[in-house]
Amino acid sequence: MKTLSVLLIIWILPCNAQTSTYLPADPQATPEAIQLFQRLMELQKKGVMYGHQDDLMYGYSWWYEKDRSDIKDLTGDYPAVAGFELGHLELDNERSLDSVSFVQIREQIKGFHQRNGIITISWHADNPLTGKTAWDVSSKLVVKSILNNGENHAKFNTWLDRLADYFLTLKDDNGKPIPFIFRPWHEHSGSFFWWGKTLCTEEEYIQLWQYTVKYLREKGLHNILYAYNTDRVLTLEEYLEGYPGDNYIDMLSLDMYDRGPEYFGELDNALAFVSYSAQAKDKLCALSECGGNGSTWFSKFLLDVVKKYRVSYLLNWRNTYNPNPAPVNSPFARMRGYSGQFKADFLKFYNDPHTLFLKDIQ
Ligand code: BMA
Repeated sequence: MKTLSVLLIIWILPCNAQTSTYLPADPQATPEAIQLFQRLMELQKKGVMYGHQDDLMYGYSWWYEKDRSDIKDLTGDYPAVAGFELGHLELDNERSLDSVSFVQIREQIKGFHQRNGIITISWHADNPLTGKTAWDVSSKLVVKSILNNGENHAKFNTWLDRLADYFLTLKDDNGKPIPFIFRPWHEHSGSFFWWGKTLCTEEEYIQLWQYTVKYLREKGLHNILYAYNTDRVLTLEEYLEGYPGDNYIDMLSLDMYDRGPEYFGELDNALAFVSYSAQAKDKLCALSECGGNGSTWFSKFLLDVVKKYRVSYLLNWRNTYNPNPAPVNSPFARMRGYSGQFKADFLKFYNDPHTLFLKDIQ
């Protein structure tokens, strides 16, 4: 018996030791951030979490109703991952670029954390050089202008101060900082944001990332997991162009929308190199934005591909509030209304043992 116990201990020890080697990039990560990172690493082995942007803020036909969620209306459960957007926080506005109140975002982040949900935050910051939107790509000098010695450096620091001040208010009832995933400077491989691939040099983009992470850490924020992100890419080399380094990043993520028949082949190819690269680096992997149409789009095509790899979550973008919707049927409609084929398909996806919603990750 004694021999058996000893053997058992020897067998158990390395397993525990291996789990604890998963650590976030931040050497000063809070215990809660470490716990979130390790929890995500373990969940990633069990299945793929479902995420939805702005799920708790509004839906297709409602605006900020207590405990409401389009996904819950449809499935009876919340997504496991809730996405929030902070664009225009940098301007000191009360509401985001999507007219969502930052005070209410804070309330929902707190509430969702209490329910053990996973929080991810995006930031479509305005163009600091032109004063126009994140999509203003009229100048290739924006990133350069906010880095050290650039004419917008001080202004950009003010923006980061506002972001940091807001992040510092994200605390639970015991005053502990709520851990979350932050995915700034997203879809770098595309050229539709002022920080996109052809809008700055690779070195400038790396500096932008490193500067942002260091700045937030110096503000005392150690509860953040950082997600590196690109849009559609075809090779690992393309994916990693602009990667700021393992000391800054916790998650390798990819955004890919269905824009044609080649989609699932390309997604399969990209998830293979992104997820294998994440595993080799002991980082997380996510399909941080995706969407498409078709009667078995979720339950068959998407799941068939995603099941092949270790993917922490996949996320659908927001259901734009529109009480009087015109019928829409484009890949950009992502998720519109909950009738007919979409509903049956999504419920099948929901019921698949591989997909994880909020109840599945308790
Ligand atoms: C985009 C669109 C925009 C929105 C932005 C930030 O992809 O949905 O309408 O303002 O995300 O949420």
